[in-house]
Amino acid sequence: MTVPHPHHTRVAVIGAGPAGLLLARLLQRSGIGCVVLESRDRAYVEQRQRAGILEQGTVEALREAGAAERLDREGIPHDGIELRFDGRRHRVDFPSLTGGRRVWVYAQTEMVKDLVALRAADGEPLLFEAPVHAVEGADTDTCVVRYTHGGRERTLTCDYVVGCDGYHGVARRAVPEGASRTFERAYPYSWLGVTADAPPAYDELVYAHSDRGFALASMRSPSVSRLYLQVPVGDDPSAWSDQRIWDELDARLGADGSWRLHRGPITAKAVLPMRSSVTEPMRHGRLFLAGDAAHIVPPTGAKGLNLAAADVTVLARAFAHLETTGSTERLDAYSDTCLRRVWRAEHFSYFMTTVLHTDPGQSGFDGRLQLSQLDRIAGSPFAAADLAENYTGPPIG
Ligand code: RFL
Ligand code: PHB
Repeated sequence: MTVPHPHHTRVAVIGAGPAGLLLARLLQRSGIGCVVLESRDRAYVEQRQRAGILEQGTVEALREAGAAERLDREGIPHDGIELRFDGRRHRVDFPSLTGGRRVWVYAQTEMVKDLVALRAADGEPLLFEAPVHAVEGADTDTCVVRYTHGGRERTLTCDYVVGCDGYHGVARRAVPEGASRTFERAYPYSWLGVTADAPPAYDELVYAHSDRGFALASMRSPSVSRLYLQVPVGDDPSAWSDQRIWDELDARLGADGSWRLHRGPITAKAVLPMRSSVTEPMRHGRLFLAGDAAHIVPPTGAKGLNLAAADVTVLARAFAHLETTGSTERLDAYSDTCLRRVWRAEHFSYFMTTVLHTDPGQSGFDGRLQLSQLDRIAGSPFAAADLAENYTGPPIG
């Protein structure tokens, strides 16, 4: 975007993923100046294929940000998911189990496009191809962010920095050793994620447990399916021909043997690692961490993007509180406030992952426990409500 290079700002935001873009939008609506620095170009950020499910709280945050016009037109509300296991099908109905909560199918790519377009239309600073190399002075009165843009090294001073730069970003690494702690878990399987020009053969998302491994049928629109298969860690996507992908999806998802997906050309496929990670606290001095920069979940619970949106909504409200009252009380509570939600989502994502996937080292006993847990969700309104409440997520704040 063509903007002069700012030398100072109230809040420097590193990363133009969903966290950075939504934060910038919320700050701007509160009259708080910020500059967003993004290492990649606009097309890359807008096309990176990722999440597809928005919790009600995320949709409400986007509405609060004045960024939900297209989402309200094109987003597809979903009132449940289907679980398939042991030759059975069971639907979990969200509104009846949660007092009316639901989720929306609206791709992360579309949310990012909407937020980039709004910032561009407002002429607010958002610099693409501007990688940040260093964050300095987080525990002094002024922070310094060093980045490259247009082939030159540049410096931005600011009162606060927010690292929205994802799991591999620089912000987390700017916290001195000993000042934070990271808790992590790796999973012994990956996902093959596939996008296909084929109408979904289902109205709602289908999560399948099978002897062959986990599968998930999701969607992007009435004509585009998004599908996932559990595969060995680091499997090569080129080993998966279209025919092999469709046959495997049918084998895992067709619980009673009669159900088949609609097939069509596969337009994208990639293998994705699965991990859980939380860095505590989510703040060091004037540096705040938000979204994937602070925590990662395996995608089975559809929580990553929603946690990112929740973090920055809490943070934007805390900055607004500082602006209107002069009190840092809410900024001081930011990390604790967010971590409570983060750990709940971490547990839910871990639960959904471990109950639905086949661990290569698991015993027959472990498999029976998984089926017993799924059977309990199908048979007990309490267990089903627990899943529905976690999946749709609590209100933010
Ligand atoms: P992002 O999206 O990774 O954005 C970080 C941005 O920071 C930039 N960056 C830098 N910029 C400047 N200087 C540097 N040094 C920088 N280093 C990095 C990067 O280029 C990037 O643009 O993090 P953010 O904003 O925190 O958003 C998090 C979400 O993207 C992520 O949690 C979700 O995609 C996770 N996820 C899902 N979440 C859901 O809520 N629902 C879902 O259905 C769901 N499905 C998924 C998912 C993630 C997946 N993958 C690929 C891991 C499905 C998949 C397959
Ligand atoms: C997706 O549509 O990309 C998606 C949906 C639900 C998940 C993970 C990914 O749990």
